Amino acid sequence: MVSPTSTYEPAPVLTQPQVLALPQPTSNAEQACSDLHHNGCCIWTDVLKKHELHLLRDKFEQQYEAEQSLGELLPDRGVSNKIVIPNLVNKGQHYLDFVTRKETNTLATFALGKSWLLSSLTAHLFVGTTERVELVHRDQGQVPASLEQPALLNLFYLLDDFTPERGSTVVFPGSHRWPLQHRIEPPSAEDGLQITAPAGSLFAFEGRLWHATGINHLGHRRRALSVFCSVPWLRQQENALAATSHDVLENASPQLRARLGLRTYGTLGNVNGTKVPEQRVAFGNVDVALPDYLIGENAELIPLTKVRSRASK
Ligand SMILES: O=C(O)CCC(=O)C(=O)O
Repeated sequence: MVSPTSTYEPAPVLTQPQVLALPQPTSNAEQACSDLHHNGCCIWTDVLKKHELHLLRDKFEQQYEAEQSLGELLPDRGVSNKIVIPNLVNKGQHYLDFVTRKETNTLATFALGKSWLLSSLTAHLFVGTTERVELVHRDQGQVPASLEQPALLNLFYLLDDFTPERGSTVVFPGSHRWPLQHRIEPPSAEDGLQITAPAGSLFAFEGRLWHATGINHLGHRRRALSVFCSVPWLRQQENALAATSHDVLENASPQLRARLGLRTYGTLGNVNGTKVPEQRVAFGNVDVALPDYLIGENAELIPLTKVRSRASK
């Protein structure tokens, strides 16, 4: 029996597809949780220090430039000047620290329960102007729309001021509570509201909220680090155990390993060949490790090749 890890009680469904007011920026954690609950999004201010902003902006630029030089090896980024640098888990401790950061855990545990997983860790930035609002979508479009619960939570740590002319996010506050028939077809972008929030804020929006990236008239970088979190029973956006280098996994704290998927959740998340002590009573949360061997046909031991970055060899 899995003990429930979330006591989240959804805010009541609205009778109409009503766009509520944008929540006011707040430096109070409880208010931020309350806004997330009622409006589907919140702006928690004064989270990042100045030196963190400087460091991360520099890291974003370096990473972007370095990846550009990969040429054909570069994963497809689409045609928009709004780009996402994927899979930051292998790209430095300065990013990994955000997974275990206090503010991340406060909001993710509130919305998704204590066993939440990292779904992906990405960098969002513009590399020029854009001419139209990007796709209006709900992040949990792959989950039944009838689910009255957030299955995902996007935590945007803002490295720059987010303003409408810089293409700040268009949101439809309250749309996480819209009647079922308004959860499939996206609303028109013009009916949404664009957020305004200072650099250093944590802008959070849950998976049922309709939203889109706004038009960036100025071509400002408008950078944000996204810690995308999920309930522990949903596939992760980035297949973490396939896409995380083994030196990152081996050096990770137990908490980080669990967020990446190396802790069972009830009967989910076992790793072939891992001995789970007292399996029956341990259902719930057991740390697992990647084994040296997988067990194959007729008990053949198949070595699990470990993938490491050059720096750690
Ligand atoms: O870049 C933005 O403002 C929003 C990004 C977005 O739509 C997403 O990550 O799902």
